[in-house]
Amino acid sequence: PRISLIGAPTDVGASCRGASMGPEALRVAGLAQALQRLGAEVVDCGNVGGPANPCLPPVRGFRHLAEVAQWARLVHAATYEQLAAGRLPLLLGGDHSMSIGSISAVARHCRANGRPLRVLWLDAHADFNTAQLTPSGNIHGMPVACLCGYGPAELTELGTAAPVLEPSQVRQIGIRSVDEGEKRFVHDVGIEVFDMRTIDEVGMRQVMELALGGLNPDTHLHVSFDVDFLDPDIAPGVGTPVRGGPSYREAQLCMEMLFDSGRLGSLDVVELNPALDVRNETARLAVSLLESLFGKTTLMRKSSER
Ligand code: DIR
Ligand code: MN
Ligand code: MN
Ligand code: MN
Repeated sequence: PRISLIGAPTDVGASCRGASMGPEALRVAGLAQALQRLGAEVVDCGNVGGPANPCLPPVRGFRHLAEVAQWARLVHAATYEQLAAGRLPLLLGGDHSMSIGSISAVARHCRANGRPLRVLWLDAHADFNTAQLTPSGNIHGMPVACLCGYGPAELTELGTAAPVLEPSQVRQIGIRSVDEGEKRFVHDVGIEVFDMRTIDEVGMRQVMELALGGLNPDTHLHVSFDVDFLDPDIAPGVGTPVRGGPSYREAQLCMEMLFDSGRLGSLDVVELNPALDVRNETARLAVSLLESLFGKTTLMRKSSER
């Protein structure tokens, strides 16, 4: 593939500072070189330059709404430009609120080209809060709700009328922390969630088969990879760790099966927080998982063996 790296160094959507250093940590861990070794053509577009973090308390249920919206607009524009050029945007976050920008651009691109879109949300959290439901006011806990049309206009109508996504286009994987009101809302809206209990019970292989089921040959697959999806024992460099996440092997299988789908069209890697990491090990783990996502295998494999 032809990959465009786009840094989105923002932490305005979180209350914990430091995800703004995520893009550099991924670069330092050798992301571009790793993808090139797999035969990808990689261009690093540098970073989107958005507003600074004012470190203010929430106002009417939102912390830093204006700043988050500005980052989303800028990320939307940078992502759309690369998609329109026929390239695969790989967004380097940044907190997860920036996915409002990237995914709204992907949805607009798919709409313009008549292609179906599916979004796989790999996360410990459902990110389906609203201003009324949120316990924190942090907008990184709200992007899926905003993309499904639940939120303020500046976060629900980026480049296209709301809703950007239907809940039926979303699959969530690895979920193990959902707030009380958020739990009911996720249920009522009907998002398909493969939580940790499901992964425990049926295994990562069947979860991925189900999450990737029913794709058309021309479906655009967007993967939104929140690094806190991973078990914090292997990925400590995140602001909101939750114990009991996928193991190293489960995460590698997840990535390998995403590659095998042959549908990956765009990707976010978010919530990596180098200030909380140990010698950049979480960034290096993320790079090794992205190698699998872009086709690295141990052995030669025929597609019939997959
Ligand atoms: C929590 C945490 N549900 C909130 N969300 C996080 O503040 O809304 N999302 N950390 O990634
Ligand atoms: Mn395209
Ligand atoms: Mn998230
Ligand atoms: Mn998360």
